[in-house]
Amino acid sequence: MVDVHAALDSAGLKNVHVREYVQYWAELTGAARVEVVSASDDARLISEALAEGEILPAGEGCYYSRSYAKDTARSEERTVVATSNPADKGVYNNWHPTAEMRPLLEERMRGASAGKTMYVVPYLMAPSGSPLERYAAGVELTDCRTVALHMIRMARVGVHYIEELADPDSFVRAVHVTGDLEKLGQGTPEDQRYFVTIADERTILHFGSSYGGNALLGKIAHGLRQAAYDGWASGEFLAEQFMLIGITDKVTGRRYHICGGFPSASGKTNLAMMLAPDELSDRYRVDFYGDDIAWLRVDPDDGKIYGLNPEFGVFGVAKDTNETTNPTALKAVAPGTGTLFTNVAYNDETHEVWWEGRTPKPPADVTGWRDWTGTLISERVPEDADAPWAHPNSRFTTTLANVPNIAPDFDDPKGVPIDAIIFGGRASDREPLIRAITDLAEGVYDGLTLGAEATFAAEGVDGVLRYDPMSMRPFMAYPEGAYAAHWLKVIGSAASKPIFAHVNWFQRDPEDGHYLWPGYRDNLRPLLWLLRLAEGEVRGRQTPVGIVPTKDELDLDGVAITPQDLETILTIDTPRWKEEMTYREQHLKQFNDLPEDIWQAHRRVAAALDDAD
Ligand code: OXD
Ligand code: MN
Repeated sequence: MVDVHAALDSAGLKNVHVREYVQYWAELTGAARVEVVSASDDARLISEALAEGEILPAGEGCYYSRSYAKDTARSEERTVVATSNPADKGVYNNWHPTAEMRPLLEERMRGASAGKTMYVVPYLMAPSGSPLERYAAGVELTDCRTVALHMIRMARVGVHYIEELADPDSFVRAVHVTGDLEKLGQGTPEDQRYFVTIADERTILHFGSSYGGNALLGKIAHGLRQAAYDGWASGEFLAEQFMLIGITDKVTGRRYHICGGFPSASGKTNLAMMLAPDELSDRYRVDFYGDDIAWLRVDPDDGKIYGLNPEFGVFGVAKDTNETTNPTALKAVAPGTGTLFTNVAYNDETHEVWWEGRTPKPPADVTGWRDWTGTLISERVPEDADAPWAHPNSRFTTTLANVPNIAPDFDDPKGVPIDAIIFGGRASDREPLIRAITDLAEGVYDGLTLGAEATFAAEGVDGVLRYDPMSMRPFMAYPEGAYAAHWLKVIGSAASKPIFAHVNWFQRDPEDGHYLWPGYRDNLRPLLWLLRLAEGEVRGRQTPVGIVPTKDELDLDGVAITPQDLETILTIDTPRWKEEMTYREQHLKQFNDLPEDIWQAHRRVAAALDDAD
């Protein structure tokens, strides 16, 4: 049997609680070797993974891997939050009792790492010294080397993080066992996979995938599900699937910070990495803090809400990333950045990578190019001729520091004061460019009724949103009523509260389908208006659903938009909104114990829409 203690001794890992935990799981999974990983092991692990063919070179200092073809995305149906308290069951958290889930996972994991190395990855999901540090430490055990390599990019990884804990037993136990991917029946009634967060025991057990969203346990399982539960149980903070940016006014020297939630495919990463449009770049600078997770707390010193990105890297969707949509992301994955690409197209001969939307057309010379499944493009069967070269969920993994406009204080342990919280879906009509909300309960209500239009018929009914409260639907850890109450409590306890807003870059012309707003870098303009509104420099126009800018309050210097389109995106379509209110009511009624403040906010908005007739 593997000598766990010798491996831990040689890595200088002394924390007895960690040692016991590793010993238990090494025995249960039957791993042949145990190896402790720190960020300084990256170069060696990369060489080993190259030698074993687990990754391939993708230009200087960048790498590529393909995953098993049925293992390319998160699986919401197989993801469970378990606790010992049935009252923790919500609508979205797929709650099961721990007594049922733990034995099930142990059974699946037993002996499942036989012959493999178990990598012990101690990590911190926060900058060191953060006031939330005690919720941030974890130790992932994984039997997959590429998962360890991803963790080094996505989290702060090193033995010292768990040797220096104030409470040595306070770390998340995060176990990842890949399983035999070809025998797991993914997506069938015999599906063997389980992705379980035992939230009240701070234990994560994921079996049956090596895809990042299921296997990088620091990110979604710890950074979102576990942290959301911890934030609620302690009453101390919120953990949200939010991007976080800074905006500096170079003339006044003022710095602002905005965070916010967007359901998938609503442009969150592009917004997070946006640069100021050319016409405004002399005056404003946009800094990147994070594209996916923010933890929010009230600072006792100044009573403000502070936000921090617990991650160390970006696990971004490659599709449609290009010079127009996200030039900073392209620089963040350039040669020399250590980027890991997954499931994009790859050229065996030149080691280039490509994905749909990278350039308008795929490379004309297909020599050496293979699609994400590994099939040579030149040898594709005729039925597959038009299939995408890259998987739609293909990814790049790079560290935050590679993003050219990374904020200078991105690793300030305190986080940064939050001036505004925004929500944005993808709505082809009804939702104006921006509407600001100054009332706390109405802001939280707006987050709870966030949604995106169904992207294909099977996903929903035309015109009805797929609601995704605060963009947390897949990561909700505890009941929604309690979640809303926790939001009201945390933000409500701040001495100075952020302003809320709902944004929408995606209104279309009903006749020819063109987008009414240019989007991308120009999205800074409505955000600047919001900050000016919060400062009392503009007043906007009150509507039943919030304050919208007047045309002359928006800085539109250099924006190509017709007066008619501008009018549409700054107008409230009252009949469509009234229709939406009936759907919202049905949506909110699912949740037990929704605070009365939220229902009152709903009724106020509904009454204001009625009065608007
Ligand atoms: C996600 C991600 O799945 O951030 O939301 O990867
Ligand atoms: Mn995400």
